[in-house]
Amino acid sequence: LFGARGRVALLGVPMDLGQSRRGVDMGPSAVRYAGLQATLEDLGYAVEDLGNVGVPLPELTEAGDAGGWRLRAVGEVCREVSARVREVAGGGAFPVVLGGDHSISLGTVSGVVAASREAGERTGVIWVDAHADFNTPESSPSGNIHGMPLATLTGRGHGELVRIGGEEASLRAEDAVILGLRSVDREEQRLLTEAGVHAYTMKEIDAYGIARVVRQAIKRLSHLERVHLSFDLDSLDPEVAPGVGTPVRGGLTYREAHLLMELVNEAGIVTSLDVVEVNPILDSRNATAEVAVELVASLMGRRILALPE
Ligand code: EXY
Ligand code: MN
Ligand code: MN
Ligand code: MN
Repeated sequence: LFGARGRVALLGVPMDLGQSRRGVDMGPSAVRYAGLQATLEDLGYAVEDLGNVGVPLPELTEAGDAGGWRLRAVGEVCREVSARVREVAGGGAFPVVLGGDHSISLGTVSGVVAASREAGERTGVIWVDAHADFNTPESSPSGNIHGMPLATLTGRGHGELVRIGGEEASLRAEDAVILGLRSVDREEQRLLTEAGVHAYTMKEIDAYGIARVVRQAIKRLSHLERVHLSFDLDSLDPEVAPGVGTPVRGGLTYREAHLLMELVNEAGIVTSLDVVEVNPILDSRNATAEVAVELVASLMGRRILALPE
């Protein structure tokens, strides 16, 4: 069985520069400690842990953000993540990237897109999040880069972040769907609608059920050869996943999140993953990291009743 399902490469990105709460840099350790590698191996994957990408410490810079230091540092780290992920995906392994705040997806997505372009294939994303992450530096009320990655990946925002993957934007807006949305800033909403990113909000999930919504989302991406799933733990209800920096009430239940992952797995469309915003300092006994590992297992093929081989 060992490795029968293929190869997974884990990469940690202890990034906390995309927002101002400390602790999210410990996300990769917490998710590893919750047993990610053993869980994937148990499912039949050959797993290689590539360790962490280095991230500079905010404590080592004077005067907060003098001279756009954070912006430059996020750009440098994400370029490194992008190169590593491109290599992993290009070599045929499934990349699982552990955050860190959501700014790391600038690196993950641009990396998988680079690999897919080399293979002549097109990549879309499923962005599971309470937030749209579609602010630009002009629209953002907080200035926090973790509220901007989806806009940036579709070509809107800080030039040096938009160009992490090269001159062309990594994603077309119509190749992205958001699931679990319930917190959008006013100007961000205008940008999102104008761009044409399709968002399935908690209202649709409540009204039609998670299964129908997920099937619609999958159908919307059916023209793509590859799909990256970007999983922000704040998509879950804070009662299930308290260890996140920007919790919003009214999120996915435990079973809704699992069914989402189970249906996406059945569809067989996802080719890469990042798991972001786990903040162990804000967590309750590593519950959020543990639920993250369980959800990755569902995405990667764990079944309640496994069929005999
Ligand atoms: N929309 C708010 C902002 O831009 O500051 C909050 C963003 C939170 C982003 C989180 C991680 O998904
Ligand atoms: Mn996010
Ligand atoms: Mn979020
Ligand atoms: Mn509900």
